[in-house]
Formats: sequence, structure tokens, C-alpha cells
Amino acid sequence: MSEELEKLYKDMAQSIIDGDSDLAVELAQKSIEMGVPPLDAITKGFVIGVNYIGDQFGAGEAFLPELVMAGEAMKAAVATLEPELLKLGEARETMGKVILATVEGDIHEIGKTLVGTMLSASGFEVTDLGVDQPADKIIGKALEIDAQIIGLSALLTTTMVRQRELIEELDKENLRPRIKVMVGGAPITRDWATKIKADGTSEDAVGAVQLAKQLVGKS
Ligand code: B12
Repeated sequence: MSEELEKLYKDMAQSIIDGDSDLAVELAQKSIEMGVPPLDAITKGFVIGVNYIGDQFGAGEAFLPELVMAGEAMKAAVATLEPELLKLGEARETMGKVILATVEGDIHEIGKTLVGTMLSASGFEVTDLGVDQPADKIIGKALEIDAQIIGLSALLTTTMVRQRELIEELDKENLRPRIKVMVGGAPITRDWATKIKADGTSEDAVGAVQLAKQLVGKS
């Protein structure tokens, strides 16, 4: 890696740690001008910073205002890169319809939004319901638009259970395998996905696209 690139990634991480949205946007723009692949900018730069703050927060060494500012800066950086991410896919045929949401009680949106952007870039028609969404609303929308996949994000150990509840509800209504469910979010493991009978999980947005393609039989 060139020194310039290494410095850019470091500065990106630091801009998130400092909660400096303006600088994060500026660095995202600079990376576009430099021709840095937008997913690299996110995973090798900005995500390093947001994970650092998350760990610090978990250890009691950073506090809520810092977490909030880091979240805002991260959101701004990803939004700046979104048009570049959308350009990545050649989105030829329609791959299928996906409903995305963060589960009820959970307001983390950055990872979910990134997954949505990558799915759109790959030709999926994505309806992003946003955060804090109750299961009945998500299922209702899936039926309304005849979605093949529901993608559920949960970032808190206390809200992961909402993924299981939604799957149980679908089973009760005999809506599977017509509707497939993929689950994700930082605390979500393969074991958890298997345990709650989800159709799959992925730890990042690229894997989420591969999984979605498999689920609609187009991988
Ligand atoms: C930013 C952040 C926030 C921001 C969110 C801003 C926003 N607009 O989204 C704010 C400040 C609002 C926030 C609030 C809180 N947070 Co917070 N937050 C984080 C942090 C630092 C980063 C999350 C993030 O955006 N990561 C970057 C994205 C790109 O990664 P990602 O979300 O993991 O998504 C990727 C994958 O998981 C996957 N994925 C995600 N969704 C999906 C869905 C599908 C279908 C698939 C296939 C894949 C997939 O692909 C994504 C892209 O690669 C994490 C720490 C961490 N490292 O996760 C803590 C963290 C999740 N938060 C935590 C906590 C405790 C909270 C609060 C309870 C704090 C408080 N006391 O109020 C509140 C919760 C409020 C609520 N009710 O939801 C804890 C959770 C601990 C736990 N065991 O549950 C963490 C782990 C921090 C910590 N170490 O303590 N938070």
C-alpha cells in the first residue's frame, strides 16, 4: 500500500474517532478523486474508527456523546460514498425484491443501509423500512410488495431476539419458504442464524449480496 493511501485510511479512521463529520466527508470525497475503491475506503478506513469507538464505549472509556458523534460521522462518510457504491454493480436484470429493516427497539442503521446500497447496486429492488421496525409491519410490507427476502439487522444483544420472533411469526402464518429471511448485525453469528432457523447470515455487505443471490437462486 502506498504511503499516501495508508495515511488516508488512518485519517479516515481518526475522523470517525474524533466525530468530525465534515472531515469524514472531505476524506471520502478525496478517496473518490484518488480512485480508491469505495468499499475499501469504508472497510479499511472508516470502519476501523467506528469499531475503535465501539470498543472504547464497551470498555467504559468513551461515552454516549462520542458514540453519537462517531455514528453521525460514519453515516455522513457512507452517504458520500453511496453514489460510488451504486456504480459498482452493472445491475442488468432484476434480481428480486428485498425488504430491509432494523428490528424493533434498535436504532442502528449504518450497516443495514450499507447492505441496502450494495443490494441495490447488484440489481435487487430494495425497500428499506428504516430502524426500530416491529415484525408485523415488516411482514405486512413484504406481503404487500411480494418480496422474496426479508433482511433483518440487529446490533444489540437485547434486540437479536426480535429476529427469532419475526421468523416464528412467518412460520406460524405459513409464509416460508415463500419469504426467505437473512439476518445480520455485529452480534449475529452463524450459530445464532441456524438456531433461529434463518435462511442465512453474513458479516458484511458483500457477503449479504452473495447470500441474497443464493436465496433467489441466482448465484
Ligand atoms: C455507531 C454506533 C451507535 C450509533 C448508531 C448511529 C446510526 N445512525 O446507526 C448510536 C450512537 C445511535 C448508538 C446507540 C446505541 N448503542 Co451503539 N454502536 C455503534 C457502533 C460504534 C458502530 C455500529 C456501526 O455502525 N458499525 C459500522 C457498520 C458498517 O457495521 P455493522 O453495523 O456491524 O454492519 C455490517 C454487518 O454487521 C452486516 N450487517 C448489518 N446489518 C445486516 C443485515 C443483514 C440482513 C445482513 C445479511 C448483514 C448485516 O453488514 C454490515 C456492513 O458490513 C457499535 C460498535 C460496533 N463495533 O458494532 C456500537 C454498539 C452496537 N452499540 C452499543 C450500545 C450499547 C448502544 C446503546 C444502547 C448505547 C446507550 N447506552 O444508549 C444505544 C442503543 C440505542 C438503540 N435503542 O438502538 C453496543 C451494543 C452492546 C451489546 N452487547 O448489545 C455496541 C457493540 C458498542 C459497545 N461495544 O458497547 N450506537
